[in-house]
Amino acid sequence: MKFFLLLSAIGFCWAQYAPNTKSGLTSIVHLFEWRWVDIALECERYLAPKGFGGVQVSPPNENVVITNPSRPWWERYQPVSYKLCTRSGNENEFKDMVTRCNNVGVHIYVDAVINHMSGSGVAAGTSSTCGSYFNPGTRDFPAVPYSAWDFNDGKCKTENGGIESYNDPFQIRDCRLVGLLDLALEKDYVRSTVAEYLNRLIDIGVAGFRIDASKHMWPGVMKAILDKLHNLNTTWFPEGSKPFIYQEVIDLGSESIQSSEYFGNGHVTEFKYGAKLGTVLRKWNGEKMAYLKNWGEGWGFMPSDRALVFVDNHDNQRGHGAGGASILTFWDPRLYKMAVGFMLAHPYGFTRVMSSYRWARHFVNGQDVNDWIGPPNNNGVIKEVTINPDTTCGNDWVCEHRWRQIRNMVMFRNVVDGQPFTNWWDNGSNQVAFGRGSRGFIVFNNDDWTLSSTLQTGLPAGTYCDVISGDKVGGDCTGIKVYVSGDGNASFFISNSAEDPFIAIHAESKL
Ligand code: QV4
Ligand code: CA
Repeated sequence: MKFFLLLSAIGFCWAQYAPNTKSGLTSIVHLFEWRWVDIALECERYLAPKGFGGVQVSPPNENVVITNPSRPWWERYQPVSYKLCTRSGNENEFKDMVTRCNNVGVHIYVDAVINHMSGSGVAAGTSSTCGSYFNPGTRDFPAVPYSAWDFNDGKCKTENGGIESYNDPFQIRDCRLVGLLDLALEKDYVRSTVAEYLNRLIDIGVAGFRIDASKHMWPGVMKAILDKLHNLNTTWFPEGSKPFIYQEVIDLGSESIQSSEYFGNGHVTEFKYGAKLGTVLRKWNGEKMAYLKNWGEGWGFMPSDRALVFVDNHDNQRGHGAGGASILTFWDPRLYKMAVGFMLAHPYGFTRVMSSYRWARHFVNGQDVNDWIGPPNNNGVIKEVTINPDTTCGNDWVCEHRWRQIRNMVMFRNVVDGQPFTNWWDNGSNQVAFGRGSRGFIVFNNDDWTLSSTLQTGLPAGTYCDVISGDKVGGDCTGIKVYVSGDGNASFFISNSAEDPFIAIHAESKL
């Protein structure tokens, strides 16, 4: 009895830290700006068979339609109401997506924008994705409804009502982030209204939330909202499951607000991860891959069981948010694949893969002046994600998650789930390797010369298919074969000019 009580107490406290992916599935993918109909199809035709655990979707609630510039992606971070009605689709399409994805075991994580409503300078009217009227000048959002007293205007002490210093936690929480009307979340009406929105999504069947701009909300106030949330829908989730919570807090170590303030609420985005990994792979500041031996907490990152990790996100792949020029993206495909490969092989954190669209970058004085450009569209209507005969995507959807190297590493992470970090090897420079117990092994060559070494893999003897250069098809391998001998050793040869200078093998790529 005592033991049972202890177990259930642990189970209870840990609940919101469980990612709610189906057992054995270890990553989610952010299908940035995709339409709900395309996500439903992608779950069925690709994500489920390839072992993806879930999808982070763009904010599903009604937002401002910005016409100058024309329909930027960031209009979706300016809510007008909590109606499920955006360029990605309407409420029925949203429900259909959640149902179909859940039915094939791929869960949906919603980007929840609850810190604010529209920008204060946006004109009053019905320029919104569902046609709801709103008036930022008078703080009127009748479709929620919110009115003047639901905002923080009185509480913020800066001259223009905006955040002026990131060293003052009061400004950061109670003033406007880039002019966005800041909600008074300590008011019971406001928190109940937000909780009601999230509960509607939970009841539809979503598995969790990315909480946008968490740094700009008091952790205790967020907790009060989270405490009001329903358990997940039992059509797809075990009785008593709590939504997975990951909070967007950018903490690179130099500001007054720290990620650790948010650990009590759930996971937190670890922005140091992508910034540092990009620096290492680019070999900036004297960094080298050999230093990755103690990657994770050893690098000053948050505890692994609180970290949501990613190489790039929708902000920093285009110069918004944090991380700067070191961030690797699909625009640098060779290093990007290595970075994502490293992330998915390494046990630290819960992993999110980015899936982007291409836009016309235009640099002026090192700044991309087209960083605002929205998803591929016809007169504002988001284009379908078409699939080419070679399984890549058309219509300017990049679909990094479909790149063989990335897709196969998502599977690698599932196969090695629960295995320890083992058999680290490095040449003191940029050639490194490590294993995951007896289930997987990966080798990188980011030096300017050939890698040719015999390494202890920890794997049982046999012939393995390298899942970076190819696939195991039938009983054969379309890429490089690796021969592991009875003592676990294998010889690796990786040219520094290889298309992808890394090799990965795992228990299920054994021939
Ligand atoms: C403009 C002026 C302001 C002025 C305001 C007056 O620049 O000085 O006060 O008008 O109304 C857009 C525009 C911005 C504009 C603002 C309000 O870029 O120029 O202000 O709208 O109309 C995204 C974009 C922002 C965008 C915002 C809302 O990145 O550029 O602002 O959406 O459309 C910090 C935070 C972190 C945040 C990160 C980007 O701590 O939380 O910055 N990240 C998240 C999201 C991000 C999103 C928001 C938060 C806001 O990931 O995508 O911002 O929801 O580090
Ligand atoms: Ca706030």
